Amino acid sequence: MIDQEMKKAVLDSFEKVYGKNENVKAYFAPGRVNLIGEHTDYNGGHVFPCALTIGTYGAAAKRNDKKVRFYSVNQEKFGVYEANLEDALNPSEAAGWVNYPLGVIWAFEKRGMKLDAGFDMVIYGNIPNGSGLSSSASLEVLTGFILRDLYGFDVTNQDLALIGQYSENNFNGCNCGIMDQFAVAMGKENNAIFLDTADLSFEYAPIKLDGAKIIVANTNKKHKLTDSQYNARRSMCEEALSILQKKLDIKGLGDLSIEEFEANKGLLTDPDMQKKAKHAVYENQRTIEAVKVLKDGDIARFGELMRQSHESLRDDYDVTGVELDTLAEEAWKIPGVIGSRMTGGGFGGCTVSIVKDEAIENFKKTVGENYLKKIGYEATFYTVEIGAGPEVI
Ligand code: GAF
Repeated sequence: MIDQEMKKAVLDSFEKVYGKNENVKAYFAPGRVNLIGEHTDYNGGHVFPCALTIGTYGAAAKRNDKKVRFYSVNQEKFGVYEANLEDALNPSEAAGWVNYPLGVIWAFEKRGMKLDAGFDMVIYGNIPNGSGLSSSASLEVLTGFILRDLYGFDVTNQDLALIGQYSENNFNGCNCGIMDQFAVAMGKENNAIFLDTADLSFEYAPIKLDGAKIIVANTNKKHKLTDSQYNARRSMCEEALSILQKKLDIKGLGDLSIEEFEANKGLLTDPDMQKKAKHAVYENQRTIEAVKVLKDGDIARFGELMRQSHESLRDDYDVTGVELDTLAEEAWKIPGVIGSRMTGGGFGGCTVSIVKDEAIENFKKTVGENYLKKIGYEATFYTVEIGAGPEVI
């Protein structure tokens, strides 16, 4: 579902900033919301995200020289950022948001796909900034998709996800897993993606919420500690894995059943590390069960698993914070809320809730009022729809 106004705005902006160009094309890549399976993707576990109909719009055209130029309608004040493909590409503070597209060009070149000429690009997104709905993965996949289209590179959508993750890990310094880029690149309308991050096998699962909708609530928390905290959680899980591997033949914490974990958790003598590993193992099993109960039509159990997921992220994994906890805990009190939990990396960002149609108004009003009372500023609510992957529009 392409927003024609966004498309027009990004094309108009391209013309205003770079001048008329008959070769310009418009593109779209979605954001994503994860329904369940949090902080499991870098532990070889399962995730269950879906692409959204909101995302990042792009307009781009090739140039005859080696310049690459970038402009964001969302960050007009930042102006046009220019780099030259003849120079080495490096991340820098001055490049701001442009570090994401630059990182993708760099990652293509690392794979032997050199750009024979530069290009001009404008982006315009309608994913709330820093909300944990993967605005950066959306921009990475959009850039990769544009490069494939402009230069004819032979890469699949799954490759675009891997290239995006590689650039984020090695150019932008966030050790993220594959979930976000995969959900963005492989999205399918009205379907969530049940992905096993151990081997990237996946299946689409239709989401038919008769009489209910997916509501995303943004904490609007200003300061997020994301990258450093995120990388610290990942390192701790990796350390737990290497300790367990001395006794067990496993490749990731996602290989462990709950029984195996309980029988061996004593090997993790640091109580904090044991809690982090526990979350990774239990959350993976919850995700597998969640997809099964969804197929069986047991949406109530799906909602219960969403709640358990949040509680585990709050109590064991410690990535929620008072803002996300308030949104989720207030949601659980509302009749007609099937499930609610934080989504994405945490420390701020959004919750995802499944709410019956007749309860949506009361949900937004009551949760919104109680959030404002406790936190001191407002949350924002969005009814979201599940969209497809990247496309030329
Ligand atoms: C962020 C990361 F980018 C994902 O890879 C994933 O780990 C998620 O946090 C937590 O589930 O969105």
